[in-house]
Amino acid sequence: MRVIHSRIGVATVLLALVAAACAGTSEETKAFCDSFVAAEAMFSADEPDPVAIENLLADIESGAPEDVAGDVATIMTAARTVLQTGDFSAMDSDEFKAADFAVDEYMTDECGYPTLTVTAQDPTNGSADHHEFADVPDTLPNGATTIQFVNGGGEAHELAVLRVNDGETMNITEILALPEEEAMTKASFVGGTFAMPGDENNTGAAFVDLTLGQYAFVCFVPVGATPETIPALESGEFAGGPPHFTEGMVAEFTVTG
Ligand SMILES: [Cu+2]
Repeated sequence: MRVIHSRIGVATVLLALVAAACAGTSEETKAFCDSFVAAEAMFSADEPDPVAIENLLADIESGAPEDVAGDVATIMTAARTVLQTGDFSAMDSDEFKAADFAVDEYMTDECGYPTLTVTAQDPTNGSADHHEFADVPDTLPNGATTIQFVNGGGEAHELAVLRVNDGETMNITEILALPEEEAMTKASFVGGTFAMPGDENNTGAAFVDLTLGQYAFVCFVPVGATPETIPALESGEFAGGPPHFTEGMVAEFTVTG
């Protein structure tokens, strides 16, 4: 953008500088944000490319803004452990969660992406008569987007971002009805976040580069999952009910140009 403006003239450059100051996003911040978005997408993918991810992690580390450099370092250490071991438990620590929250907050405030706020609702606290994502429009513009996920329900919820693979004619509802292995040949995870019920940890943020196509937000959390039952769910002592999406917690949308 700077190159184009410098060709047009000084007045335009000044205007552009004013606009940049208002938007508050420097080129360095934007580069950091875009690398982080790309890394999140790779971590969500079924078969991430290890070399491409390591390159991105190096970019993120070297470009980390001072305000969150320590938090970014914590996240990068956990990310590398996950890549080496395939075990996601490195991302369960309180230290990781605090760092992740801080970087999410920084990115929400500083990246300058348009923000979509989506609210989870469910019958447990009477916020809805079935499990659902509220406030999801039918269409969204393409480009990097901040998704602010607010849990307004009584159970734990996730917002998984699924994209229908190019060339696939089934919609998300049809794809989700298939056995998992077959379903994952027709759609791909491109991002996501969790949010707990109640007053603590009740928001999450996902940063997704939306490209033209068919998408859905989907919640795979089983009915009955609350912060109290999550340890039992993880250890297999509590199976929970059917996944929330089967109760209506799926919202399809189209990304347009
Ligand atoms: Cu849910």
